[in-house]
Amino acid sequence: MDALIITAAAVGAELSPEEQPNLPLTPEDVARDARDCESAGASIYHLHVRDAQGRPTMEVARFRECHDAITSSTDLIVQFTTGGAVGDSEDDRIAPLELRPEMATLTTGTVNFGDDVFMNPAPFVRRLYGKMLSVGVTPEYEIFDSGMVPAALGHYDALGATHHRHFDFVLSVPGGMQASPAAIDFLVSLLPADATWSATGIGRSHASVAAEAIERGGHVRTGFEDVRYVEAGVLAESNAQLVERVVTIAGERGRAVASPREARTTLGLVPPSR
Ligand code: KMH
Ligand code: ZN
Repeated sequence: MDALIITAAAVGAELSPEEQPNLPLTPEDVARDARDCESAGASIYHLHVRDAQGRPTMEVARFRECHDAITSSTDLIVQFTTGGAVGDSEDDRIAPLELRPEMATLTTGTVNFGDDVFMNPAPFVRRLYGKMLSVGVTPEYEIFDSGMVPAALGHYDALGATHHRHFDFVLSVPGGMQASPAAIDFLVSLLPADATWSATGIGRSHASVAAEAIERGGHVRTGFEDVRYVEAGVLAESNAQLVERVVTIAGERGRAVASPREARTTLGLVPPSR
C-alpha cells in the first residue's frame, strides 16, 4: 500500500467561528495551522478562506495571502477549493485558479446540501475543468454521490486530460452519499485501476470512515471542514489534533504516513520550483 496521504480540510465554508472557536481565519492563523498540520502528518492542505469578519469568501487577494503564507512556511501541497460556499457564483469559484495552486477540487455533479443545493451543472464543470488544465492545476475529484465518478471519467476523456486521477469521497453530507463500508466499496469499484482515492465522513461517521479508508489502501481527509469534535461532545483543539487522530488510527493498522514529497510522487505532481 502507498503511504497514507492525509489532507487537512482546515477552514471550510459552512462552520462558523462561534461553532468552532479554533477555526483558522486570518492568513497568520492559516500559516500556523498549516505548519502544525504538516508536523502532525498532513501532506495536503485543502484551502477555503475567510474575510476579515470570518465569513467565507472567494476573493482572490485573500487566497493569495493565505497561499503565500502556507507555501512560504511549509512544504504542503496546497489544494484550493473551487466549491466555495453554496451559492457562490461560477466566476467567483473559478477566479482563484489564476494563482496556480498545485491542486484544486472539482465536483462533477450537483448535489443537495442540507436545505441548499451545491450546483455543478455539466457546462460549468467543463469550463472549470478546462480552466484548471489551461493553468496547470491538478484536480482532485470531490465525490459527494456515486454518479459523480463516471461524470469525472467522462470529462477527463472528453478534455483529453492526462493527469493522475485522484478522487475524494465526501460522505454523509445531508443529501449526498451516506457513509458505510458498502458505499466505499461501491465507489472504489467504479474507479480505474490506476486511480487513487481518499475519503472523509462528515460529522459522526468521521473516525469510522478514516479507519475504513486506511484498511482499504485509500487515503484520508480530516479537519474542521468535516468534523468539529475529536470525540463525542469534545470540540477539537486544532486541525493538527484531528490529523494526529488519523495518524494514530493508521499506526494501529500498521500503515505508514506520507510526507508531502511522497504524496507528490503518489499523485503524479511536479514539486513547485521555489
Ligand atoms: N462548501 C461546499 C459547498 C470543495 O471545497 O470543493 C463545497 C465544498 C467542496 O467545500
Ligand atoms: Zn472544501
